[in-house]
Amino acid sequence: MIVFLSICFTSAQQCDQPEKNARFNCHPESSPSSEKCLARRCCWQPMNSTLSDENVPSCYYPRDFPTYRVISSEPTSFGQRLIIMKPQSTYMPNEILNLTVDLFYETTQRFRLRIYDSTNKRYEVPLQVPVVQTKANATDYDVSITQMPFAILVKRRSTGVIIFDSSVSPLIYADQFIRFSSVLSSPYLYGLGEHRQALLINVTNQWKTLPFWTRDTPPVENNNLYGVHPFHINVERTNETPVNFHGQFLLNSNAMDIDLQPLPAITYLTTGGIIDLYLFTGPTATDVIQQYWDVIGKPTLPPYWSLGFHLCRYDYHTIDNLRNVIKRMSDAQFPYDVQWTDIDAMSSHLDFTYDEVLFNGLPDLVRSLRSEGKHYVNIIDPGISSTQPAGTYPPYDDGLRREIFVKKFNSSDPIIGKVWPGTSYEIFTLLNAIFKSIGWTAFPDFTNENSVEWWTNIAGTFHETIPFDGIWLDMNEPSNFVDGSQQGCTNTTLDNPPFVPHVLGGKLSASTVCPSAQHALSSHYNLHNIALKAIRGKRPFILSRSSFAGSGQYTAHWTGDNKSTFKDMYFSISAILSFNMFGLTNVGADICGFGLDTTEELCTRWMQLGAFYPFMRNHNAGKDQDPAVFSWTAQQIMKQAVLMRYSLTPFWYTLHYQATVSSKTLIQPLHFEFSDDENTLGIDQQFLLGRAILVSPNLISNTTTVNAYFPRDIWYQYPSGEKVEFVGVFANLDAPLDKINVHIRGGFIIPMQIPGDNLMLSRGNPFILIVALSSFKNATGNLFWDDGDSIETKIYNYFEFSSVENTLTINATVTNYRDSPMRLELVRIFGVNQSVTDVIVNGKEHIDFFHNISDQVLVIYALDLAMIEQTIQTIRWITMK
Ligand code: MIG
Repeated sequence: MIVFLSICFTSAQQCDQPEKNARFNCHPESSPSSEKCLARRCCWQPMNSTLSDENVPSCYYPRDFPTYRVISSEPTSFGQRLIIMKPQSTYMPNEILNLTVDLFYETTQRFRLRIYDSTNKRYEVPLQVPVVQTKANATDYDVSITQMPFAILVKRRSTGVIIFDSSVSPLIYADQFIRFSSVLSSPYLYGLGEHRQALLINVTNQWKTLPFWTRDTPPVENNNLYGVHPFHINVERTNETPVNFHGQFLLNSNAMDIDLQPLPAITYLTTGGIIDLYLFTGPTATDVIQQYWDVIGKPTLPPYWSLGFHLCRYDYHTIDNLRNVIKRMSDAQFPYDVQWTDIDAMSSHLDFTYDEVLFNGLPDLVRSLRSEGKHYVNIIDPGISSTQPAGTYPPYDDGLRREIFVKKFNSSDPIIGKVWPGTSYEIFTLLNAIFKSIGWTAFPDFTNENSVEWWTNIAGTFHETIPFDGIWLDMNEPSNFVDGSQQGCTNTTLDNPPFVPHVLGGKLSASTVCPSAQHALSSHYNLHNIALKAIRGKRPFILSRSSFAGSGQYTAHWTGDNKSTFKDMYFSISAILSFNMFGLTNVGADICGFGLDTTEELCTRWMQLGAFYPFMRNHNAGKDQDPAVFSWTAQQIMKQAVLMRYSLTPFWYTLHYQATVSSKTLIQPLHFEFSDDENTLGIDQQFLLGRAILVSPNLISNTTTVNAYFPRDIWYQYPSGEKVEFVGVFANLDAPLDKINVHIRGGFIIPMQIPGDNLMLSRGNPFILIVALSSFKNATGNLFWDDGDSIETKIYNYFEFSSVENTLTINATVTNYRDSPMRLELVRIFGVNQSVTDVIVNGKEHIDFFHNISDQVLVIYALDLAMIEQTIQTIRWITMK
C-alpha cells in the first residue's frame, strides 16, 4: 500500500523544484538515465545544457521520498537517544530500517551525532576519541529534531545561524551505502583533504564531488589522493563581525564521496561504517581546529634535528654518486641536516636490506654522517617480498609464521600483490617495460597486534646494521601495481559494492589490494583508508605518505609525487596549510619538484619557499637538484634561505611545542588571523608562521615583483626591520630572484639563534631576539627549549618574553634543562621611533647599542646574558622625549 502511494506521489508537484541548487542527486553513479532514475522513484528533469549547469543533477529526490521518522525519544546522561524507522526500503540493497540516533552534547562547543543500526553492530573506525558520558551544562549550539521526516537542525545560539540542517534531503542508510546532507552556512570552506585544490573551496557557482579513498597517484585536481580527512571548516558569513567559523568531521573510514553544491549544501555518500559526525562551533578558526584535535589527537613533537634541511633523491643508484653529492654539498659549504636514501639503495628493493654491491659501505657512510651531527633516514615500503627462497628473507618468513599478513577473502593465505621488491634495478628497468614490475608481495596487517612485534624485531635488527634515525613510509595507501591481487578479486559485494565513489580508476581495487582482503580487525573494504599504524620508539621521526584523521599523532607528511612546475609550487601552499588543519602539522612538499626536471630559477624560488615549510626536504626523481649542482649565485641564494630557516629554528621548535600542548597549527592562512577582512578570504599564495611571520613567495616565473596583501596591522620587513607603509591593500613588492619576502607582525617577539652548518652544531650558539613593536609599542613571545631528542619532554626550559613601555622582560618560567649554555647575544627592536640615549640591562648601563632612527631599528649587541641563570631579566631603552 505504502509502495503504491509513493509511486503516485512522485508526481510533478513533488518534483517541482524551481531552485536548481536545491536538487540533491538521486543517481550519483555515472550515466544516469530517465529509466534508472524513475526506477528509484526519483525525479528526472535534465537541465538545458549550458556550461554552468554541467553538474546539476538531472535525477533528484522528490520531496516525499520515503525516509525515517522518529519512533521514540528519551533523554540520556549524554544528551538524547532517538529511535528512527522507515517502513520500507528504497533503492539500495540491505537498507537498515531501524536506526538509533545518539545526540551527545559533549562540550560547550562540541556536538556529536551517531546514527547506527539498532540491532546489529557495524564496523566503526578504531580511532580513540574522547568518551563523554555527561551532557555539557551549557552549549553554544542549539539542537532541534523534526519527527517526520526525521531531521536534525543545529543553530549557533548567539547568532541563530544554521550550522547543520539535514532536512534538505533524505537519509538513506544501507549496509554498503549511507547518504545524508546538510546545508552549509556559506559556500566557503577549508579542508576536505587530501585533494589538490585552492585553499578556499568556494561553491558559490560550483558543484563539486570529492572522492575519499587513499590512493597512490601524483596529485591532480579532483582525484582522491594519498590521505583521507573528511573534515572541513565552514565560514559563517553574515553582515556582522566578528565572522564565526564552525567545523564538521565525519568519523568514517569507508570509501566515500563528499558532494558540495551552491545551495550551499554538503552531502556525504559513504560505502559503509556508521554516521559519526562531530560539529565544532569555534567560534574562531583556531578554536575549531583545537576542538577538532581534542577528538583526533594532537601532533607529535618532532626531534629537533628534523627541523633542518633534508636532502633526498630517488636513485642515487650507487654509493659513489651518493658520496659525490655529499661531497659537493660540503665543498659548497651548504648547510644541511639529514641525508636520505630511497628504494634504490635496497638490495633488489627488499625492505630492511641494503645493496651490498651498489651501496657497499653504506653503514659506514651513515656512521660518518652521524659523527658530523647529521642524520640519516631510509625508506620502508609496506610490500614484503613473498618470492624469496625460504629461509633467506626473515621479514617474510617471520611474518608468515606470525600470520601478520593481510589475508585473502575467506582464506588463511596472504593476499599477494605486486610492488617494487624482488627485482634488482637493472632487471627492473628491463622488465618494467614489459610487466611494469615483477615484485610479488604480501602486505603486513597493522591491525594485527602481532605485527607490532614483527615490525619492531626486523626494524631493530636492521638498525644494528644501519643506524637510521628515522623511517620513511612510502606506498602505504597501500599501493599495488596490479589491481586487487595476483588473482584479481572476488565477486563478493565487498569487491563489487552497489555504490562506488568517484575514485580514480573507477573501482575500489584500482592500484590497491582487494577490498575483500581480510585484516585482523575487519575487511580491507573498511580499513583501507586507515594508513599504517605507526609505532613509537625514541622520539621518532616518521614520514608517511598516506594519512587519516589522527595520523599527526605519529607522523610527519609530505605531499607525494608533485612535479617541477610553478603551478605545483603554488599548490604546495594550500596543501601544507590544509594538513596543518588536519593535525599533520609537520608537513612539506618535495622541494624543486619530484617529477620532471627542475630549472635553476624554479629550484631557487622553491628552496626559498621550502625554507618556510614545516618539513623541508628537497627530493626528486629527475636530474640532480641538490643545491650544490647549481650555479654559485643560485647556491648563495639557497644558502641564505636555509640559514634564515636555521636562525628561526628556536621559533619553529616553540611552534611545534605549542602544537603538541595547546593545539596550535604551525602555519596558517591569513584569513584565520584576520577573518573580518574579506580580502584575506581566499589568500593562499601567502601564509603565516604561527601568528607572527608573513611569508609572500614569488610563485611566478620570470617576474621580479610579487603582489602581496598586508592586513591592517603593523608589519616589518625581515631582516631589515623597515616598516611596511601600505596596509589593507594588495601591493607589489620587490621580489627579484635573490629575495623572499618575509615580514614580522608588530606585537610579536621572535626567538632566533645564530645558525651553524647543521642544527646539532648550532645547538649551543647564541640566541637573538627580534622584538617587533605593535602600534601600542608592545610585544610578546616565548621559547621552548630541551635536548630535542627525548621522548618525554619533562626536562626543558621555557621563557616568556614581553616588551612594554621600552622594557623587554625575559621571564624564565621553567629552567630544568641545564645542558645548553643558552646565551642571549643580540636584541633587535623594530619600531623604535624616538632617539635612544641609553640602554640599561638588568639595571646596569649597556653601551653596545645602535639606533637607526630612519629605519626605527634599535640593535643591542654584545649582551652575553645567561638566559637560565636568573628568573627575570630586563633590557630597557631610554628615549629622548
Ligand atoms: O613507485 O621509492 O612518492 O617519493 O621516490 C614510486 C620511489 C615509489 C614514490 C614516492 C617517491 C619515491 C618513489 N616512490
